[in-house]
Amino acid sequence: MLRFLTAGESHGPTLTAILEGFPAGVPISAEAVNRDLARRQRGFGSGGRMKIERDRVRITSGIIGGRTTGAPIALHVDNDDWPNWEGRQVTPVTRPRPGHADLTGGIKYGYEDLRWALERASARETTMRVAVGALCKCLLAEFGIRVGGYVVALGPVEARVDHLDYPTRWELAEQNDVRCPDHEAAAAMEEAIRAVIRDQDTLGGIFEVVATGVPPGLGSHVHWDRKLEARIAQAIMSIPAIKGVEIGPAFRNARRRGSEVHDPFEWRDGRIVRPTNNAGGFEGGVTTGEPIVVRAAMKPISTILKGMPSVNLATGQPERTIYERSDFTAVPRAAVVGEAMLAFVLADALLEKLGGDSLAELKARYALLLEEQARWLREGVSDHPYTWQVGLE
Ligand code: EPS
Repeated sequence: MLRFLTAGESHGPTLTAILEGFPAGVPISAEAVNRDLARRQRGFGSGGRMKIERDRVRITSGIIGGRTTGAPIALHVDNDDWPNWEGRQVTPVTRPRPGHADLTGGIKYGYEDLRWALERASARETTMRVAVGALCKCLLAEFGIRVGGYVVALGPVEARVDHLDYPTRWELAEQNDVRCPDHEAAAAMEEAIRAVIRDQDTLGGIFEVVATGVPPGLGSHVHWDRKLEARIAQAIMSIPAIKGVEIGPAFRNARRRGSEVHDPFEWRDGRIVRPTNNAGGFEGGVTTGEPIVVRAAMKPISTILKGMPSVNLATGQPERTIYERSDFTAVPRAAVVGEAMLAFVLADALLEKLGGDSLAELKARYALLLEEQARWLREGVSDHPYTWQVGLE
């Protein structure tokens, strides 16, 4: 239904995205996009680059008079660092950084200069994902769906957030520079970042992205490639440096008994509710109507100031990596990218469920969907016996 493509190098002139399949009539403000772009830029542990860039979106097609037209939407963010690179003689990168795309990218494309791998593998590309995600959030908001994210672990420091509802977590997270709702843990996270800056090292961590207000019934239990939690995992895993994804507390659940894990059903006012959400918003790859909770593990940044053992591919000699300006941690900023990817997949799933080309059409169909779901719960399930027969005679 919905697809997007990004283009642009980290130190080139401009980053671009084209979002296609977006319905007509959705009100969009550049401010909503710029707000998320600014959020993605803010986070303790960033290197010098974020002092140079002031990301602001330029929209050149698909939106007229503040509303989408249904045509492809072209988005651009200029790299303010470009004048520092244009026409400059740049020393080739010949010593690949362990953990980075330098070597694998070079092998794949046969680069003489590994820089071409880093230019595109750079997390600078995630700027455009956040711009695309901001548009998807505008669409989801029309249906009462909200998406937010926060950090729950940075290096060895873990936050306590279970006692807070999601809107409170989102709000508290924006109040500090590590995007963590637990302010005591946030102070310890900042200290842990200061320690790696001192030691010329880097840190990873875990962020959580959550969507509330998602209707039940999105996704599929019948096709492996349409299971929505699988599609979310793919999207989150595609964020640079993400090496693990879980839906709800999946790894914790794996260590418990079934009766302690599965969310019991209750009947309340003609609706099925679950007092707990250990399933993270999914049963059988289909949304349950409970908040969708996605947790992502980010490895420590692979550009390490003190260097790592490597090989100079120009000489075959063992040498340590040289330092390219980079970040000490990017977990607080990656949470915003996670929100964008979740928003994109959910917008896609909603469009798939509803069909339709305009917001008005989608809204009418959404009302019908909710009505039909309520009818099915009231009268759709029968306890009459039937004869099991596969196929038709
Ligand atoms: C990155 C290295 C740094 C980061 C960059 C990702 O850039 P530079 O090499 O210019 O210092 O700041 O991230 C961004 C520019 C961004 O906008 O997030 C890398 O190698 O992945």
